[in-house]
This record gives sequence, C-alpha cells and structure tokens, in this order.
Amino acid sequence: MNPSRPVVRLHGHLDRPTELTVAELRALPAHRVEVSFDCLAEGEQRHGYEGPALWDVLRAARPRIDFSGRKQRLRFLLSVTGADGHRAVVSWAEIDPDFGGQRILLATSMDGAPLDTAGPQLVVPDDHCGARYVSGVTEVWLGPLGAPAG
Ligand SMILES: Nc1nc2c(c(=O)[nH]1)N[C@H]1C(S)=C(S)[C@@H](COP(=O)(O)O)O[C@H]1N2
Ligand SMILES: [Mo]
Repeated sequence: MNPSRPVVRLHGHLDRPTELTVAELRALPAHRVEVSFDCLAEGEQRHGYEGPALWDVLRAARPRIDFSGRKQRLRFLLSVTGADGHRAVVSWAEIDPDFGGQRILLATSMDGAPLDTAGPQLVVPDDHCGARYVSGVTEVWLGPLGAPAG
C-alpha cells in the first residue's frame, strides 16, 4: 500500500470486491453533513463532512444479498476498520432505506480539508458518541452473521 494514497478494501459477500482511493470515492454522489458528537476524552465535537453514502459505495460493489424479500438481508453486517485497528460494526439494516435508512457516509473531506492522505472517515450522524466515526478507514467487510454460538 502506498501510504500517501491509502485505499479502502471492500470485501466479503460482494460480487465486485474492490479497492478504492479517496479520489475514487469522490466519483460517487456526495452528501454534506454538519454533525456534533460527544467524545469521552475530548467532549463535544462539531465537524462538517462530505462524501458518498456507504450505501452507494456498497451497492456499486454488488452485495451478494437476496433483495427479493426483506427478511433475508437482516443478518448482514458491515465491519469497518481504521488504519490503527479501531473497528466498528454497522448493521445492514441501519443503512438500508427499507429499514433505518441512516445516511452513513464514507467522508472524503472533513471541515473542507481533503482526506486523501489520511483515508476516509466513517460518519454516523445519528450517533451521540463519536466512537463509530472510524478514521483512516482501510477495510469494509460485508457478510452475514452466523448462528449465534456460545
Ligand atoms: N481509526 C480511529 N478512528 C477513531 C478513533 C480511533 O481511536 N481510531 N476514535 C474515535 C473516537 S472515540 C472519537 S470521539 C472520534 C473523534 O473524532 P475527531 O478526532 O475527528 O474529533 O473518532 C473516532 N474515530
Ligand atoms: Mo471518543
């Protein structure tokens, strides 16, 4: 990986797994959001982010999910990993317009500053806590949850 031009690896249950740079993410329709979230360490943060919806990024990679009904997709989840190993789960239903329809973004800029070098940031506008705002995203995995064990 070229550290000055980080890529996000989209993998898992996808017909078109791929690696995308921040510049390539900008080719998708962009959304702009102003958010505030609470950080346990730093207190309240306010930022403006711009970037494509995670939903659009994933649809382009062709999720191997049966969309004929609505129940089949509910066991799918996304695992989003940052460059430092910080990782958060997003359930498919959170971003699916038939369910939560949250406008979760993979931001390509923060407060007007491009994230090409740092890598994109996950933006979860409805979260009160900032911990899912995973920065320097390197990996998004999509897959189904197996039968609960243990
Ligand atoms: N990769 C990565 N992203 C991360 C974290 C982290 O430790 N690693 N911390 C999270 C936490 S706890 C918060 S509150 C926000 C802080 O975002 P900010 O530094 O942009 O204000 O980033 C989140 N994103
Ligand atoms: Mo935080």
